[in-house]
Formats: sequence, structure tokens, C-alpha cells
Amino acid sequence: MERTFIIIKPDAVQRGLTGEIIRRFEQRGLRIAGLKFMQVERVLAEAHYAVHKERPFYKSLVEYIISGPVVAMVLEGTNAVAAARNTIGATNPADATAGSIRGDLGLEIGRNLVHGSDSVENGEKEIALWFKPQELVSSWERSTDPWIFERR
Ligand code: DAT
Ligand code: MG
Repeated sequence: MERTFIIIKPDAVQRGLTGEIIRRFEQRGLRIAGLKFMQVERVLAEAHYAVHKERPFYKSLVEYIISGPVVAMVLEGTNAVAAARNTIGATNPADATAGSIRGDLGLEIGRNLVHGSDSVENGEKEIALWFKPQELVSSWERSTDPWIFERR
């Protein structure tokens, strides 16, 4: 089963949107495999955003992600990476379509509410960075699974 890594960022937590955001992923059919509320340490934030190290917004991005507690999450399902990215919407909420999390709940790129992995490979790397194996409940059975996944 494909997996993806999600962060409900500090702005979303502060605004009381944690439940709303989890609801959208659950209703899409994605299955929770890991979930934790945490204060991110600077070293973890820097490792997570290492690919953006040379970009002008890197410093503010790191400050943003450590500015308050977040919810880190692993979701699994058919095409989980692409499905979650679509549910999240475009990077800049100004460009995100209505119906997406960023399109419905945000306005600015520096307050875009959610992170979602951009590939299966990066998703697995991010899961390994953020979660210990024993913190995950992978491939458990939901009674609704046959109504969401045609083949299992
Ligand atoms: P995404 O979060 O949609 O995967 P990304 O990986 O390209 O986007 O960038 C990571 C975060 O960095 C993004 O959520 C917001 C911030 N960011 C990206 N491009 C930016 C820009 N041009 N100006 C300011 N912040 C930016
Ligand atoms: Mg990204």
C-alpha cells in the first residue's frame, strides 16, 4: 500500500483546523498509519527542508515550521502521494483550487497549512525521518476498506 507523509503546520493547529484537515483526508479514503502531536526541533525542520536550503525562503520556512506544535501523520492508500497532494492543493493558496485544503482555508504561501510528500520515494524518506517504525500501524484493516479499495 502506498504511503505519504503529512504535516498539519503550526498555523493550521493554532487556527483550530486540525480536525477539519484530518477529516478531509479520512473522507478521501486515506487510512491513518501514524499520527502524533509534537513540537518540531530545529534540526528536524532543517533536515526535512534540506532540499530548499539554498532558496531565499528557507530560513523563514524553518522558523514557520518550528513556530508552534504540529501534527505529523502517515497516510496510506491507492496513489496516496498524488491523492493527498490533490486534496492539499497548489503550493500557493492563491493558486489552489476551491475544494482543496489550501484553496478553502488559506491565502498566503508562507501560511499554507499543510505539507504533503511530492513522490513515493521522498514520502518514504520523510516517514523514516519523522517516525520510528514502532510508532506506525501499517496496513491495518478498516471495515470500510473493501468499499474504498477495489482490490486489496
Ligand atoms: P509544497 O509544500 O507544495 O510541496 P515546496 O516543496 O515547493 O511546496 O516548498 C515547500 C514550502 O516552502 C511550501 O509549502 C511553502 C514554501 N515555499 C515554496 N516556494 C516558495 C516561494 N516561492 N516563496 C515563499 N515560500 C515558498
Ligand atoms: Mg514539497
